[in-house]
Amino acid sequence: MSDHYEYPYPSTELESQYPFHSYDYQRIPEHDMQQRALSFFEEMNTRRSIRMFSSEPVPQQLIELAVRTASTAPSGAHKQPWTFVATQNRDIKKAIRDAAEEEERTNYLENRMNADWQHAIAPLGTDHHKEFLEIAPWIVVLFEQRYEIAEDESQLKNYYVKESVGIAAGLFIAALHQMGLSTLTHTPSPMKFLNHILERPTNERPFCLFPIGYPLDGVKVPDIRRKELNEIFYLL
Ligand code: IYR
Repeated sequence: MSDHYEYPYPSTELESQYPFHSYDYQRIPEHDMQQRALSFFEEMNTRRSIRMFSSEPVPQQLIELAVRTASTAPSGAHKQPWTFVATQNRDIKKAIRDAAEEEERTNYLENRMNADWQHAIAPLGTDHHKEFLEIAPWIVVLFEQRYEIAEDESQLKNYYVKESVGIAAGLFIAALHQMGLSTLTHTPSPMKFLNHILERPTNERPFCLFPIGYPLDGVKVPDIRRKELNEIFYLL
């Protein structure tokens, strides 16, 4: 196969209509690629979701850098349909905990989660107590922008919102782990209360809540395993 393209991108016509510039790509020698790929995998493979955080403060700049990394995610039509709201405010964290526990009480104790669901999460041992929401130094809530509100207040559609925000969430989690912080993908359900507490407009919907901090000393995690490559990967 040759590298010849019959239809080069961008076409001359496209480039006359929209701005383009050359991609600044730095080639990595293959030996280094192997090394980097292995060490990135090994580092990511030490990540665990944590349910007891230390109250030790974490600098705001670290949270901001994780958000900047998250916001490098590709998105449908490059709409970047995400908003991150970060707080270390005690009153706000308490309000979030109270509201989340109220919803989760209904989920766990009044059977809003059906028996199959409760059975599936039984090994995690979660319940309606969400103390970590007050104790972790930071809570970051990632909102998806279901649509955009234009200057004239008309609604502009966003595309592949869940996919885009999901990818941003993945990068956010990887960035936090890489800098030595822990988090939990927490989705108190339903989580509409977060719009109210965090004063977000109606075009935004909470996607995921992340308590962030250092793990509490001696914290335990479920003894679960990750699927092997041959369970998730098929080569044709
Ligand atoms: N949202 C609840 C229940 C829960 C659901 C799943 I799926 C989990 O993986 C873990 C918990 C809670 O946060 O407790």
